[in-house]
Amino acid sequence: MASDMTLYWVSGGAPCWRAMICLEEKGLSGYNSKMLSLDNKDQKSDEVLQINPRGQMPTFKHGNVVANESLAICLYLENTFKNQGTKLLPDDPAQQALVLQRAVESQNIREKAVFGVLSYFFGTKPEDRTEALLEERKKACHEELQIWEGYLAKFGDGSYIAGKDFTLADACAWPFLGVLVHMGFNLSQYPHLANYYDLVKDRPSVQAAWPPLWKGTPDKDTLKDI
Ligand SMILES: N[C@@H](CCC(=O)N[C@@H](CS)C(=O)NCC(=O)O)C(=O)O
Repeated sequence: MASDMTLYWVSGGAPCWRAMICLEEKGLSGYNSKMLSLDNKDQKSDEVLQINPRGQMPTFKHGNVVANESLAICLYLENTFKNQGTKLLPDDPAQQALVLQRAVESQNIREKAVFGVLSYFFGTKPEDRTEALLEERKKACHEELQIWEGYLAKFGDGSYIAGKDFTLADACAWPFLGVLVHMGFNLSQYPHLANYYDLVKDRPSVQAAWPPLWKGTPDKDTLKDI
């Protein structure tokens, strides 16, 4: 079943990690895995552009079905393999609404916490890298993480992002925390998020999809003072 699936992905890309976690959770680990290199601009190859004109990872194909965009891939897998593996979307409407909301809003973690601060260090000209700009980015990052700290506090430790079960919301949100920690962000500033990070980190699906280029290398320290 998984043998007619192909995922194009890059190591360390949180959107790719999302899709890979869902493939694992759905028991589809036998998919064709094509790890590409952004440094070599593999994502802009004809092979990829034919199925994803944006030339972005993850790019996914199941038989003749193309599903790009990480969230769309995760939802496609859950809908197509509803009765297989982990149930990623609860049936209860209120629960489902919460899971979908958290999955979609986790994009804010990427924009405000991950990209916001990383682009200060890697995407800004040295002359534009002012203290005021860093403070602005730090503020946006912390305001965002505080929201998620509040969500987790409501459920209590040991719970996932939308309640007692692992769901699509975790597959979508957690990889951004994985990137933050890898880049040296000190998550212990947020005790609930730190507990949540540990809870999900050792999940078999997360470990199976752990970015291979990170293995055996120490975490970075770029975000240690954020
Ligand atoms: N909205 C997309 C974002 C995908 C994305 O930004 N992918 C990155 C890798 S993590 C990429 O392909 N970057 C290279 C490029 O845009 O050329 C999704 O969630 O799938």
